[in-house]
Amino acid sequence: MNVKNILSDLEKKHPGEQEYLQAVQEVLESIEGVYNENPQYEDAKIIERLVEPDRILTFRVSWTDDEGNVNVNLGYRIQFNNAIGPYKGGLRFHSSVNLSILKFLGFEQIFKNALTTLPMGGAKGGSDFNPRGKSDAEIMRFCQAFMLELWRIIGPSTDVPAGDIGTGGREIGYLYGMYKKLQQENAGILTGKGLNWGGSLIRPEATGFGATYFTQEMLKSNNDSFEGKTVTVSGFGNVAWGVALKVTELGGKVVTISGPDGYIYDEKGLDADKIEYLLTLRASNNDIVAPYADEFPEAKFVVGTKPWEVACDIAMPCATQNELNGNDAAQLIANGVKYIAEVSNMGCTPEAVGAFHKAKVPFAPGKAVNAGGVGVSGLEMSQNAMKLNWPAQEVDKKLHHMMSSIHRACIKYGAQNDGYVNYVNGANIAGFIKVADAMLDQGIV
Ligand code: 2IT
Repeated sequence: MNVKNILSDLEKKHPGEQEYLQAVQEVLESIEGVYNENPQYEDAKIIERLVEPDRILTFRVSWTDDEGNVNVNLGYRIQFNNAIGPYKGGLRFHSSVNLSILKFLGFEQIFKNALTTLPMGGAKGGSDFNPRGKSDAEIMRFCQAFMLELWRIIGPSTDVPAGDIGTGGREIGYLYGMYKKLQQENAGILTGKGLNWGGSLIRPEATGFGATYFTQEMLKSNNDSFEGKTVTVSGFGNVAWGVALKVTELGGKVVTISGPDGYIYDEKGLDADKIEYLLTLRASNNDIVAPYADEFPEAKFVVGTKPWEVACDIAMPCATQNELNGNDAAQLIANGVKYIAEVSNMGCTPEAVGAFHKAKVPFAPGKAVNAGGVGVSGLEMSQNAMKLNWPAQEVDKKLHHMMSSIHRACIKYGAQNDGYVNYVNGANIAGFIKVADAMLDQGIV
């Protein structure tokens, strides 16, 4: 394989799909060595087959707002790869959604899901629908219209969507209601469901808890812990909430959150009341964090810059792709950051990742750090298939086990001779080998 040639071919086929090309480039650079040492991969054209989704469904979503106006959005589902299990991945509802963003997310999901230890293939979907400022009734009508198209191609053993940015428990409820109306079946068709109707305990917390367990493993391998550490977090949604809960429980101090409007610096750190308040912010549909500083006046609201200017021991980006760039990385390094756990999908630009590697600051990528979210989705599927519910403790134990196993896989394939662990290589190689070997076993399809 020649990474340059493959990328320039892809660029010609998919011009302007920047995020998708960025995600592919990162994986190809990591696996190049393993790929070329194993000619059976090249013989079966594994890479050429892996970088193109199995299929993409795009559709129009028409819905009526509270004023009676007709709105039109685009809907997508990308079924990327099902070599190791049913297609699995979230639905993102955000104004920035386009094909490139969903293809990058779907591509990453293949390797992430492989890392979880569970049998799940990779998929992603969503819409350019913007939930900001929408009423509950509008969100319901949009979700119902979205499902009117999606239901045809999903199923508990074929494709199981879930939440992502803009798609939480409320949205999954409306989607599930319409699916059931159409299919007349109580199937485990979505994950992130409500507890009374097939959901799993710990699924809301899973991404943040899992990310914190993974970071704890990074710390442990340096004989270190969260105790007394200052942690900067971006975002304020479900993922940031889970991280704040668990980091605080483990003795760390979370001093920032952020939204599209700016960031909050809370020197004293987030306590239980403040963490609970994040849920109020998310439920408001306003997509802003400024009200936090009105509610807790000791906190400062900062406009126009990012939380990465705040000195910290551990940085945990929890917002969205490319939210931490080369300049942010340089600032974090200058301020003495000790660990970076990327919780958002592809939260750091290639320049930022390069800077962390160069400075030998341990950096772990989203597809390893945030895999606990989809991991517990996998456990929700298991519980649905068995028609029973596991207690919270059991799900949490399994999540913990999954995150330790992912950390071990990263060390196995990412440890360098000088002792530094390249977690990006580790995660990409471990995920790739599992999927590629499954593809080899199953022939040219
Ligand atoms: O990025 C992700 O892994 C998710 N949004 C969760 C996907 C899932 O199927 O739970």
